[in-house]
Amino acid sequence: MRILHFLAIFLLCGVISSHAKTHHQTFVVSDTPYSRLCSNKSILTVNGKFPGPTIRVTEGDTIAIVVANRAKENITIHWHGVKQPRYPWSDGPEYITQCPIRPGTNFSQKIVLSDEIGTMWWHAHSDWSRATVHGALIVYPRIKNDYPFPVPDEEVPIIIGEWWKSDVFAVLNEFLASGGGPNISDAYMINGQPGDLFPCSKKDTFKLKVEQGKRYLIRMVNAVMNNIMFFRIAGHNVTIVGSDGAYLKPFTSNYIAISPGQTIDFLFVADQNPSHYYMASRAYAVVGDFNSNTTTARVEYAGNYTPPASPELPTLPNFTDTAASVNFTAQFRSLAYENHPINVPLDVTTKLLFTLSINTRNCPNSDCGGPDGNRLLASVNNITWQSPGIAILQAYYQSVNGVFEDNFPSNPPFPFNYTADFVPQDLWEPQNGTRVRMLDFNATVELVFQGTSTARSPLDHPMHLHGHSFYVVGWGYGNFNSTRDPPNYNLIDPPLQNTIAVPRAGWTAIRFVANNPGVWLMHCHFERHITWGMEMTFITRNGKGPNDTMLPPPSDFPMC
Ligand SMILES: *[C@@H]1O[C@H](CO)[C@@H](O)[C@H](O)[C@H]1NC(C)=O
Ligand SMILES: *[C@@H]1O[C@H](CO)[C@@H](O)[C@H](O)[C@H]1NC(C)=O
Ligand SMILES: *[C@@H]1O[C@H](CO)[C@@H](O)[C@H](O)[C@H]1NC(C)=O
Ligand SMILES: *[C@@H]1O[C@H](CO)[C@@H](O)[C@H](O)[C@H]1NC(C)=O
Ligand SMILES: *[C@@H]1O[C@H](CO)[C@@H](O)[C@H](O)[C@H]1NC(C)=O
Ligand SMILES: *[C@@H]1O[C@H](CO)[C@@H](O)[C@H](O)[C@H]1NC(C)=O
Ligand SMILES: *[C@@H]1O[C@H](CO)[C@@H](O)[C@H](O)[C@H]1NC(C)=O
Ligand SMILES: *[C@@H]1O[C@H](CO)[C@@H](O)[C@H](O)[C@H]1NC(C)=O
Ligand SMILES: *[C@@H]1O[C@H](CO)[C@@H](O)[C@H](O)[C@H]1NC(C)=O
Ligand SMILES: *[C@@H]1O[C@H](CO)[C@@H](O)[C@H](O)[C@H]1NC(C)=O
Ligand SMILES: *[C@@H]1O[C@H](CO)[C@@H](O)[C@H](O)[C@H]1NC(C)=O
Ligand SMILES: *[C@@H]1O[C@H](CO)[C@@H](O)[C@H](O)[C@H]1NC(C)=O
Ligand SMILES: [Cu+2]
Repeated sequence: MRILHFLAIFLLCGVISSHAKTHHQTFVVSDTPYSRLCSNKSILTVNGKFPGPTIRVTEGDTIAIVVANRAKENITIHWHGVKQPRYPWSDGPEYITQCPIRPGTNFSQKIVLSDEIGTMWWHAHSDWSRATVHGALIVYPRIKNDYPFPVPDEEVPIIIGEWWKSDVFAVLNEFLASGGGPNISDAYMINGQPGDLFPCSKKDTFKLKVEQGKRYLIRMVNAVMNNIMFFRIAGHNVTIVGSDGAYLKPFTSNYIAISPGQTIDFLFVADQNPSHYYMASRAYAVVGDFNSNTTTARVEYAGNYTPPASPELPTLPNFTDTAASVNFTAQFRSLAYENHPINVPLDVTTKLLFTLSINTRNCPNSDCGGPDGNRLLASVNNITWQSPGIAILQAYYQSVNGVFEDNFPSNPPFPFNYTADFVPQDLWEPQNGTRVRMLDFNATVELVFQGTSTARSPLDHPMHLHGHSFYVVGWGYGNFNSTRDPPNYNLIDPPLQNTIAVPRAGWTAIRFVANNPGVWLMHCHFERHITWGMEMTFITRNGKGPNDTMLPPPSDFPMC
C-alpha cells in the first residue's frame, strides 16, 4: 500500500515535471568581424549571429542559460516581457538588477516563464549594445497549435533593427559628449538586411517564400533603437492576433505601427496573384532628426510566372502621422473570453501620476549640442535618473545604504499645464536623483503616464515595465483629468502589454498588481531617452506567504 502510494506520487511528479521543461542554452558574447552592410567593422554578437539566435520554448518552461562574455565590453542580457516571478536576479538591466558581466566571466541566468505566450525577445541591457545583441523568444502553447485563431501553415520571425556604419560604442560616446542628440543611423533593417534600396544589401535581402493559399504567422519584434516604426506588405492585409506575449482579439489592418520593445503577432495569408511583393518599414517621427530611410524585404510566391522587374512598394503612413501610430494600438483588445480570462485590477490601492519630459540643463560655456547650447536630458516626475555605482537590487538585498533613496514622488512635484504649447523655461531643468518607488506586495497600482511639452515639441514615449505585464485601460490627448477620464476606462477587455507608446502631448493609464517581489526598472524604450535619464525603479516588498518572497541570488551573480 505504502509502496503504491509512493509510486503514485512519483508518477504524478513525472507527469507534472514533463510539462514544464528546462532548456539549457549557452550565449557566447563576442566581438565579431562584420564586413557586410556597407561597412567593415566588428559588432557584438551572441553565438556569432546577427540578429541573435531565436529561442523556442513552451508556456511555463524554464531556460537555464549561461552567458559567457568573451567580448572586450561589459554586457548584460534582459528577457523582455518575461516576468521572472520572485527572481529579479535574471532580469538584466545594468546597475538596476545586476552589475555587468565583465569580459572573461560567465553568468548563469534562469529564465522562468509563467503565463507569457506568443512572441517576446531578449536583448542586451547595457550601454547601447542592444543595437546588435538581440533575438526573438517564441513561446508556444502547451497543446500544439492550440491557438485562438486559425492555425498557421508556417511561422516567421521578423525583427526590425537599426544600423550604424560606425561602431555603436563610438556613436554613444559622441552622443554623451555632445549633450545633443545622437548621430542618426544609416539604415533600418528587416532580419538584419536594409533591403533592395541599398545596393550593398540587395543580394542578401530577406525573402519570405510563400505558397498561394497558405497562412503565415509573422512574429514581429521592433529592436530599433530610437523610433516607432510603420510596416506594410504591398497588396495584402494582415490580421493582428497578439502583442507582447499575450493574445488579442483579431483585427485586420493594411499596416502595422510598432514601438521599440514591442512585439506583434499577425497572420498573413498569401491570397493574391502569385508575384513578388515588397514589405517595407520606415519611421514614425514628428520632430527632430531621424533616419528617413525605408527598409524592405520581399514576399515571393512560388509558381511559374514572370516576376515584375521592380515590385510595387507599399505606401506607408506619413512620417508625422500620429493618428496612424496611435489609432493602430488603440484597436488592441484582450480576448477576455471564458477560457482566456483577464484579471484587470478593479480596486486600486496605489494611484500614481508620472510626467514624462524632455529637459535641458545649462552647459558651462553653452557649448552643448541641445537647444541654446544646453544639454538635453529627460525625466520621470522631473527626476533624471542617475546610475548608481552598484546595482539597486544588490544594495536592497544587502541593505547597503546611500545607493538609492526610496522617495520617488507619486505625483509631479509641481503641477503645470503639461501639454501647453509653450511650457515656461524655468520648468525645463530636472533634478538629479536615484529614487525608487516602494510598493507593498499585492498593491493594485494605477499608473498614469502624462507626456509633457517641456523643452521641445512633445514626443511619444514607448514605456516599458520590467517584471510585469500591465493592462492599458485608457489613453487620450492633452492633460489627464482624474474626474473626466477614469469613467471611460476599458475595464472589460483592455490589452495586456509590457510596452506602451504614450501619445505625444497625451496620456496613457495602466493597471497592474505588484505581486512580484523584487527590483523592477521602468523606462522609455527609446535608447536616447533612457540615456538622458527617462527611467525609474519600483521595488516590490516581500509578502507574508512562503511563495511571496524573493528567491536568493545564484552563486555566480555579478556583484560590483
Ligand atoms: C575589413 O577590415 C579588415 C581589417 O582591417 C581587413 O582584413 C578585411 O580585409 C576587410 N574586409 C573587407 C571586406 O573590406
Ligand atoms: C564594467 O563593469 C565593471 C563592474 O561594474 C565596472 O567597474 C567597469 O567600469 C565597467 N567597464 C566599463 C567600460 O563600463
Ligand atoms: C483590405 O481591407 C480593406 C478594408 O477592409 C479592403 O477594402 C481591401 O480590399 C482589403 N485588401 C485586400 C488586398 O484584401
Ligand atoms: C538613407 O538615409 C541617408 C541619410 O540619412 C541618405 O543619405 C541615403 O540616401 C538613404 N538611403 C536610402 C536608400 O534611402
Ligand atoms: C502625406 O504627405 C504627402 C506629402 O507631404 C501628402 O501629399 C499626403 O497628403 C500626406 N498623406 C496623408 C494621408 O496625410
Ligand atoms: C484615428 O481615429 C480618429 C478617431 O477615431 C479618427 O477621427 C481618425 O480619422 C483616425 N485617423 C487615422 C489616420 O486612422
Ligand atoms: C493647456 O494648454 C493647452 C494647449 O495650449 C490649452 O489648449 C489648454 O487650454 C491649457 N489648459 C489649461 C488648463 O490652461
Ligand atoms: C524640476 O526641478 C528643478 C530643480 O529643482 C526645478 O528648477 C524645476 O522647476 C522643476 N520642474 C518641474 C516641472 O517640476
Ligand atoms: C547632476 O549629475 C551630473 C552627473 O550625472 C552632474 O554633472 C551634475 O552637476 C548634477 N547636477 C545637479 C544640479 O546636481
Ligand atoms: C492579494 O490580493 C487579492 C485581491 O485583492 C487577495 O484575494 C489575496 O488574498 C491577496 N494575497 C495576498 C498574499 O495578500
Ligand atoms: C476635469 O473634468 C471635469 C469634468 O469634466 C471638469 O469639470 C473639470 O473642469 C476638468 N478639470 C480640468 C483641470 O480641466
Ligand atoms: C507554493 O508554491 C508551491 C509550488 O508551486 C506550491 O506547491 C505550494 O502549494 C505553494 N504554497 C502556498 C502557501 O501557496
Ligand atoms: Cu521617450
